[in-house]
Amino acid sequence: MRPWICVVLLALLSAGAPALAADLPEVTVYKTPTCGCCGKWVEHLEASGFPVQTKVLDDLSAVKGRNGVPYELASCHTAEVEGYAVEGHVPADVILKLLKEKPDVAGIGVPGMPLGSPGMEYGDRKEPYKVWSFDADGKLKVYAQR
Ligand SMILES: [Cu+2]
Repeated sequence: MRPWICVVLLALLSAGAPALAADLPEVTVYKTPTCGCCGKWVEHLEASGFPVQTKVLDDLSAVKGRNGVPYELASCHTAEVEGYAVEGHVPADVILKLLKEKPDVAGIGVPGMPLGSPGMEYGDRKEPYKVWSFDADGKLKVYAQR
């Protein structure tokens, strides 16, 4: 390869890579000490370019309460990003959609732990599931479907 080609490639690569990480806001993830799938979801976020801060708590009910997470949406972990709550195994691209669209909601969530959602991979098994949004009054709406 000619040297000038290397220089151009290097410039292209370094222009693209850091911009991605710098653009994404930090996600704070609250999880319990023994939750393995929570850790896998954190890895999924990091692989998607989100900086993540993990906080380990024995009881997440206070975090869920202050974020207004409806009982029906409760899952194994709760996250906060740019003033929104993100409950459960929400795919990173749906979080990107949330940050881009900035809907007037308190947060989004995937109830339970559907097989095949990020962090809940189990071979090829994929359960269809919905990502719900919720507002301060606990009103639910379908925000995305998988
Ligand atoms: Cu889980």
